[in-house]
Amino acid sequence: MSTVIKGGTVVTADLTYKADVRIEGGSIVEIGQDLTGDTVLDATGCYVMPGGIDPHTHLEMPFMGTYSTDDFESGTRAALSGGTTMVVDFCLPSPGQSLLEAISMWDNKIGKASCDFSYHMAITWWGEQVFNEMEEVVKRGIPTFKHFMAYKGALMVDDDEMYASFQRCAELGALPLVHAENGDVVASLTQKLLDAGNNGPEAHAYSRPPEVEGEATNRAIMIADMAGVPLYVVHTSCEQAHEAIRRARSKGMRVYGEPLIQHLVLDESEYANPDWDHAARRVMSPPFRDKTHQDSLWAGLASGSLQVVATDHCAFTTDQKRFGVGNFAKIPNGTGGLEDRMPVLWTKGVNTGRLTMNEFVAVTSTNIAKILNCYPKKGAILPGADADIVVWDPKRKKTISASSQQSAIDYNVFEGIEVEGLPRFVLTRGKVSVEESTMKHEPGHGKFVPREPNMVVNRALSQWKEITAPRKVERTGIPATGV
Ligand code: DUC
Ligand code: ZN
Ligand code: ZN
Ligand code: ZN
Repeated sequence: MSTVIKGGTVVTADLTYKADVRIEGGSIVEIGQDLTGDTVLDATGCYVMPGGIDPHTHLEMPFMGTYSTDDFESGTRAALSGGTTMVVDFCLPSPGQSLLEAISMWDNKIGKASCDFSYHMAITWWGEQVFNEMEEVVKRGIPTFKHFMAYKGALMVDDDEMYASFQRCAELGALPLVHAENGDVVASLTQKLLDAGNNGPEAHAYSRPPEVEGEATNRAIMIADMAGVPLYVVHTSCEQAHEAIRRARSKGMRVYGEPLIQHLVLDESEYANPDWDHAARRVMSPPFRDKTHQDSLWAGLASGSLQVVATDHCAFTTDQKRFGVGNFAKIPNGTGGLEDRMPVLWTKGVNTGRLTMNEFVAVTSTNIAKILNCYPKKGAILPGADADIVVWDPKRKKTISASSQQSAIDYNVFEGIEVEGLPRFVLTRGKVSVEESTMKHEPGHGKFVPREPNMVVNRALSQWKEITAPRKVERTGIPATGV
């Protein structure tokens, strides 16, 4: 049985051309003119692109006293409805828990996944057990490790732990990721704001200014350089962090930056809304910034100093957000975005001329597959690649609304935004999972995508030279002690 996508224009990260695409057994088998097959999908007037990959989701994750509401069932359904055909979720051991046990917990959650997925492993504590288990985690196809520099007293790792873990990553050919915010400063600012009676959701943004992100991003980059390992900075939200990444890259360091669709289009004025629920629903870390930061992020995507666009999808209901009434620090941090990332980025990026179509494919799919080492199985329209494909209709429109979304929460931070550019078909390993606004997904169809380590030792242009044999100075004039 074969399927042919007919009459469309193939758009990849580097090419745009008219061609039909033939699929068999879940893979792309042929790209060419006038192809025939058992089933024909009409792509007239559409772009045929690699399905989106969201490199950063938190599905059904235990966090801040609750669980994020979208799980692998509603989360992957939401992903597919917006053209995303793979998610990479964070496996999060509680401090002290075995990493392998955390993988088993995650494996128990994925039964109803409708699209393919992979995991990153979070390093939430440090010790010999973690050091040893990291090797087995890599062998199980998870060569990416996330470090929280914030959430003091919960998930945060200190610099000595981060340095040790980065060195371990270098040995294993793994890529470290960082949530870069200075957790000590955030904790001090939070206490100061609460002491002064600032307990509303607007204070969340004051407790996490761009400076704490810029400082932590630069610190993580320098530590990665000393450990000789590349670095991936999640949710880069401000110019200060982007500046640190740009500077590092201009010196030849291999550092990647990941803006979120939320930070690209929503700004800090949302926290000034007099409705408590409105503001609390938008509490995430890092918080929304002012518009000058948005310009910096868009410029980074166009120029290549930032490489990918994610969501950090971590969706809480209004009732869950209300845990923080009277204390903003207890509002569960996180927003949704899985089903809106592609249409919103297309509308605000491609339709405005800020991104080309090819850049859109690069930052939503191909760059991610390359950095996370699952290219060209994912992120490509090539013979042999998985048939994870979105047939994109640039003329289809809708107004984003919680009333018609797939996500299980009761609001949408993009509510009211009109998008132009939506999927006509979404295929996951050849299976038509969305046809216009009809969901045809199959819970359980999604499979784990194991990834290989990638031995990118990052020493080539580094200025860092560890003094392994310090020259000791022999002295005669040693002052007497104990005076
Ligand atoms: N930030 C959030 O807003 N939610 C999940 C974790 C994170 O870092
Ligand atoms: Zn984070
Ligand atoms: Zn996250
Ligand atoms: Zn199936």
